[in-house]
Parts: sequence; structure tokens; C-alpha cells
Amino acid sequence: MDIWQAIYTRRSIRRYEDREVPPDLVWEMLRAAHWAPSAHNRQPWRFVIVGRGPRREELARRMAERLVADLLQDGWDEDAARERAARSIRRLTTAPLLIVLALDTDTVDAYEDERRQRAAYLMMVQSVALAGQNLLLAAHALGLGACWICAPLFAGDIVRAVLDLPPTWEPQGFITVGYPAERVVKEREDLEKKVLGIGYQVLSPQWTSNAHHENTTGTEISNTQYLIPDTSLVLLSGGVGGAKMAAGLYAILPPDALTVIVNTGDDFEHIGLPISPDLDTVMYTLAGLNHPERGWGLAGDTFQALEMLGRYGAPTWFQLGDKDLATHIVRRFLRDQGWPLSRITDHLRAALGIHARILPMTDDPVRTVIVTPDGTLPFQEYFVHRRQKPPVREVRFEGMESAQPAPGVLDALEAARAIVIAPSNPYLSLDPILALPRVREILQRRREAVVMVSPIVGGKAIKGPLAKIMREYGEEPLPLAVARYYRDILGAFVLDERDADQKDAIAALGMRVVVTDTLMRNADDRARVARAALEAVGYEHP
Ligand code: FO1
Repeated sequence: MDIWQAIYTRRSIRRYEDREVPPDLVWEMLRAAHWAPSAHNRQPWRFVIVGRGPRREELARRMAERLVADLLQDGWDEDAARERAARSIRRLTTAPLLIVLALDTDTVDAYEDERRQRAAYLMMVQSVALAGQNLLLAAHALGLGACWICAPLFAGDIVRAVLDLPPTWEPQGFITVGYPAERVVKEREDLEKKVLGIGYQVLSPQWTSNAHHENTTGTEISNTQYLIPDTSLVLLSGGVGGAKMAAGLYAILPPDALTVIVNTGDDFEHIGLPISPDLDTVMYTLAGLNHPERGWGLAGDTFQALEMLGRYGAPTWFQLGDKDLATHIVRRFLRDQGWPLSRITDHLRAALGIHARILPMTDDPVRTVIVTPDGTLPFQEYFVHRRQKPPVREVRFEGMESAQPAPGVLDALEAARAIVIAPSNPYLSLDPILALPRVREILQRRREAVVMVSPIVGGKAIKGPLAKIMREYGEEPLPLAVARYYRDILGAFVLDERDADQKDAIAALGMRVVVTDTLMRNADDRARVARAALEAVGYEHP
């Protein structure tokens, strides 16, 4: 774990597995603490490791009594105070490891006046706190969870008495440590409000290229680091069909549960702008801004710029709306700042107030190209310019050999409680995602948790050229053919009721089959299909 990931993903962990912390890890943490800076290099920190047992229990009990007394003095009612104290006892007695951080007052300079005496004392308090933060980071980097407890500041006399500390060791805090039994997602307030520039132009952090805010377990999202919540659900998505599925899931899941991994094979450079159609379609749809009929682009968008571009002889076959252009211009600006696509997407998503994570399948350039009798066509040339007319001989993903999944993609697939494959085009939109290193292997291993919603209804694709391509491949455009194509990764399949006659044949592939109306014409439809998919893989969310 590198320093940036340690800093940005450390959380206060309060629930631990019932498992001892190996002694060698304890020394690793203490050594890290010992290398903190300290005022005048006095190294005033002292550590007391309190094992589980009678002394720890007596300490917890005596401190709880002090807490109750304090709370009653504040006017708390007896029951609430005792409940709070009982929780405190539980925390202190069940933590596998309890480290007391103390300050040795021998290290504090003596002054005649109160002002400098207080400053000399606080210098050592700060030094012990710095050692504590090193210890917390080291615990996290070692795969442990830890939490600083400030209670000893309110009951230092009790801690000294029960643990029989040397008289100059003044308790500063407890740190509980153990193997994490919880995952924590925590917010940070806006940093900008806490920063004042004096004679210094403080640029908004959004636009400065602070590359270190990435970390391999996810990307920095508006000051909120996502550790993957236990309710997490991952959707593999292409464009329009996938976006509807994403909206259906987003509507019924807890806000931070959904991660959408999106195809980027359709991406291309157009009049100097980087276009990511599937990412934008998913993003606009989750933000409720998408054009309801077309599916792509923004509702209410105008095409003034496109018209002007046409007058200059620029291509207008790929219709870029005026509001849509803002997305491409910002994507271009941030790319020129060195931001990877995953970070740009995260920024755009956060700016549109979307709480789901939207991850491009890769940050590397992968381009889907279509081999046709008219030659090998770039994707949008085939899809939009030639309106999907040329027969498809083969689909290739240029750049795939050196592409890696984007940060967070593999973690999300490993950690997800369920993985939904959207009713997108398998050949054009889903195969690119599955072709990335290790993606298909994770889905094969986790097959039981994987469900696909049929992209074919009644022998034709809901949107796009799927049925046509299946025929060009000599396949019957039937859901059964799709289920068979992905039989190695599907544990369940959501079949449209118009194709119910194929249920047994699909079940015979070893999948659970749920039959429902899979057409998603409105929000209720989308929620129904989303529930059917979650039911098919037994995903119960809280
Ligand atoms: N699809 C079209 O058929 N015609 C267009 O002019 C068009 C413009 C467009 C602009 C931005 C964008 O994000 C998507 C756009 N699409 C258009 C859709 C896009 O080509 C497809 O949705 C995906 O590439 C296929 O999944």
C-alpha cells in the first residue's frame, strides 16, 4: 500500500474480528510511531500495551463509572448514561489490542511564566499525537483497523492508578487495534472552506492536478473515499440499454451501493474532442438528464454549435449537442491536465450529483473496430455514420493487448454482493469489458453471483443491431443463444415473458431463470427489471 492510498483509505474502525494481533505487527506499528517528528526531538511518547484480562476489565469498568458520573452531572438520564457506559466497556474489553499513548512529562521544559509553560507542554502533546497518527496509518497499511479514543484525557487519574503507570507518564489516548470487522465510508467537509491563502492564490482543488488523490481501491470522489460497502452491486454496461438498467438499480438500491463498469470501446476522438458515448449515456441517465427517446445526449439540448461547425465544413454526422459539448470540452481539458479517464469520469459524475460510482472499464485506449466487406471500420463510423448497415464479419478491440482494468474495477467485481450484466450488445459493448485481463476469470469464479438481463426480446434487439449481427454470425437471434454465449459466467438469466418458451433450455445451461416483462419504457419498468435481476441472484439489500 503506498502512502497516498494509506492516507486516503484509512478509517476509524471500531468493530474487530475475534482474532489476536500478531506481536510482530505490534512492533511494526510502534516503530512507525517512534519515527514521528517531535519537538526538540524529545520523543516524549510512551506506549502501554494492555492485553485482554482482569486489568483491562477493571480499567474499562472504572472509566465507565467516571463517564456515568460526568453524564449525570450534565443532566443525562440514568439509563442513557448507563447504556453509553456499557458500550464504552464493550469497546475497551473486546478490542484485541489496547495501546495507551502517554506523554512523559520529564520531557517538558520548565518556565516561570504560564504562557510559555503551556506552550512547552502542548509541544509534547502534539508530538505524542503525531506518533499516534503514524501508528494509525501503520495499522491500516498492515491490514489492521484502529481507532483513537480520547477518553483518557477525561480520566487520566484512573488510567494511571489501574495500570500503575510511572508517575511522569501522563495518558493522552487509547488506540484500539484489531482485524477489521466493518467497512466504513466517511465524508469529509469541503477542504476549500478550511483553507485561507495569504499572498497566495489558492486554486480550487478540483482543477489542480493532484494525481495522488487516486488510490488503487477506487478514485477520490468529492472528498469521499469509497471503501466498497458490503451492499455493493456492480453493473456491466454499454450505452442506452445499460443506462436504463443502471437507472433501475440506482432507484432501488442504497445510494452508494451501485458501481457501473462501462464499455469504452465506442470512445473516439472527434474534431479534437474525446467522446465517451457509453460513459456519458450512463452518466446523463443516472443524473436524469438524458434524452428520453434517443437515449443518448441530453434532454432539451440544442445543436447551434453543430450547425456552425457544419458551416466550417466540420463533420456533422455525429450529432453533438451544445450542452453535450461541455462534457467533451471538460474531458479534453482534464485529460490535458494529465487526469486519467476514471478520474475525469468521477469528477463529472460528482459534479452532476450522482452517488453511484461510474468506472470506465479501462483508462487505456481501447477501440472497438468492425470488420465488414467494406473494410475495417472505426466503431462510430459503422454504428452512426453507416447506420449499422455493413454486415459484420468480426469485432476487434484494438489496444486490448496492453490495456488494464481501470482502478477499482477488479476490486469492485471481487467485493460485489452481486454482478448484473445489462441488456447491452454482447459483441459490441460487453465483450470489450470481459476481454480485459482478469475480468472474465473473476466472473467465472463468481458465476453464482452473476445475472444477465436478456438483450433480445421476441427475436429482436431492443435497441441497436444485435439481432442483425447474430444473423450475420449465423446465430438465431434468441435469448437462448445469448445465454449459451455467456454460459461460463452466468448463474442467472432474466428472460422476457415473450420468450418464456426458452426458459427450460436456458435453465438446462445451469442458470436460474426469472421470467418477466423486460421492456424498460419508464421508471416503474426499470425498477421491476432491476428487482427481477436482484431476485435472480438472491441479493437482498437492507
Ligand atoms: N448515436 C447516433 O445514432 N447518432 C448520433 O448522432 C449520436 C451522437 C452521439 C453524441 C454523443 C453521445 O454520447 C452519443 C451519441 N450517439 C449517437 C450514440 C452513440 O453512438 C451510441 O450510443 C454508442 O456509441 C453505442 O453504445
